[in-house]
Amino acid sequence: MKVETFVDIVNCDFYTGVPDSQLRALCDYLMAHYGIDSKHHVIAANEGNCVGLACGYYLATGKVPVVYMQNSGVGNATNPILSLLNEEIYGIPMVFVIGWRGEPGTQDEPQHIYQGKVTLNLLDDIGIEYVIIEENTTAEELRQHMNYFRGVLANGRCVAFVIRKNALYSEKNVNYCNTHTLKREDAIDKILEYAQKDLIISTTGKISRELYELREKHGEGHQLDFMTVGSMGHCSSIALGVALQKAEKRIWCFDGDGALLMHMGALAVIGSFAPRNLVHVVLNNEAHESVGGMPTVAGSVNMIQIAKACGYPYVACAESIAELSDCLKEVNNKKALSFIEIKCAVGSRSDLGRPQIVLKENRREFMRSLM
Ligand SMILES: Cc1ncc(C[n+]2csc(CCOP(=O)(O)OP(=O)(O)O)c2C)c(N)n1
Repeated sequence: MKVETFVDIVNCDFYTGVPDSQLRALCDYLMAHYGIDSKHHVIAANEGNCVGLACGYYLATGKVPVVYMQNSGVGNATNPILSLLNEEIYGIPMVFVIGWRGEPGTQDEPQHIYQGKVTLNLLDDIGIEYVIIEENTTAEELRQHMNYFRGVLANGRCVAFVIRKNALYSEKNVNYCNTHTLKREDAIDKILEYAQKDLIISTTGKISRELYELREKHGEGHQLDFMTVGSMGHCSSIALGVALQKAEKRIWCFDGDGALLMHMGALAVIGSFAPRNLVHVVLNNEAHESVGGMPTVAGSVNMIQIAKACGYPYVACAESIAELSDCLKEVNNKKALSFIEIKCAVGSRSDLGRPQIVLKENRREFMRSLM
């Protein structure tokens, strides 16, 4: 179905969400139509924030908002859905639009398989009525679903459209970019030169895929790397957990700006412990590049000031390989908890592959490297 048809029939005028590649057509439509606009479209830091924001919109206008997300985000949204929106509490209606990654019977990455399997049951459990939208769903069918949903929403309950792969399409893709020129993969490669035998915890999405491919390219194994394939935003907490127990090993966290923003409270906890053996790197392209490139708010956030205020003793920002090399030399000299922000371009190689290793085996090897 054309995304315009979908939006017309749903007929709501406030959207908030975290982008998803399976919802690319909707995200592109919202960006092309509204951009980021306080009245109509906000990309929030995590799916729980989206529910909060949408709740505020409802309180202020009495109108039903739309919250969009990948099914991975249902977990983040579950707390406010169960403890705020539910009809036994405030009875606040919302329309959820959920990209169904890992749908049983489709090919997908390991982190999506179980989530995909339980997605519909999860919605049942949290009291959200849903319909599945697929490639062949017609406008008339959607209209009928929406008419029924209007009755459910009028009773203060939430509903969801679960979006199958290719269910929505758009005739034009939006191309996202920023003003930076440094390629993220080149920055990661430079860090590997300095990290040598250190351990690396990398974030969800293309950062882990690039790290993986660089190890392959250099003929190295993957035993020093732990890829946070799911649980977006928790990579730095995993790194902290390792660093606190293994003070004799240096641990690098390769974070993304979207992931860092998603659970930014982690910085305060890391700063409060300030482990000397942890280097927190943020590859900041001001975008959710792994799912299409839609913007984060990182362009207007002073990340190094935040890290400093949270208690990181050494903070620095690099925009070129030369500046990055200087920062990495300083990291080696200082031997203190460090935060390096690297401003990168949006984009990656078109032939970027996906990790081919068995994740449990990789986890075992990583643990052996820590011994
Ligand atoms: C809780 C959750 N919400 C959404 C996603 C989908 N997702 C995967 S990667 C990604 C973007 C990550 O952005 P960033 O950390 O800035 O890294 P980049 O992709 O730009 O390298 C998103 C939104 C997810 N995996 N988990």
